[in-house]
Amino acid sequence: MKIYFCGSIRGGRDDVDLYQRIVKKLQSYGTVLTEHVSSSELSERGEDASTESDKAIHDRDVEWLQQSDVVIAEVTQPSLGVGYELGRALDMKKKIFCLFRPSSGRRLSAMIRGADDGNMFVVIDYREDEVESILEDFFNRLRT
Ligand code: 6K6
Repeated sequence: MKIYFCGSIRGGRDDVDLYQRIVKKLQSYGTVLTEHVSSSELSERGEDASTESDKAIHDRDVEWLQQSDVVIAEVTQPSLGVGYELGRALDMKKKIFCLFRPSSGRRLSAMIRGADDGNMFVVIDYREDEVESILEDFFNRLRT
């Protein structure tokens, strides 16, 4: 299974440790195409040692999105890029699972919360300590 993971980069890297936990868990279910999103080497400026242009990043990520079987997004840290990816993924009729932590004190955008249709686009509120079990439930349901 090809899994596309979305998490904030230039939107802010506060949750990078949690992204690492999510990616590690996702790797037990398939290939995570966007493993770099969880890299602690990648700064908020969205740069690492590579010299990729924004266009190359965009085009490659849209291609990976097309190839993916499922899209998992941690949406607590607001990110234009993640919002864009979710809109494109919805259009591509991908199965989408968004994770939001109310304990952050934020309110999730109505354009994400309101996109939940209980089937192809699902948003779940969770606590950090239950992230692995939330993902287990999601993938178990996917198999049935
Ligand atoms: C170079 C090498 C590794 O990373 C880079 C630079 N940046 C990005 N690389 C890959 N994907 C990116 C990069 N910047 C944004 N994205 C995509 O948008 C990711 O798939 C994230 O889910 C999302 C983050 O968007 P912003 O708006 O928070 O940056």
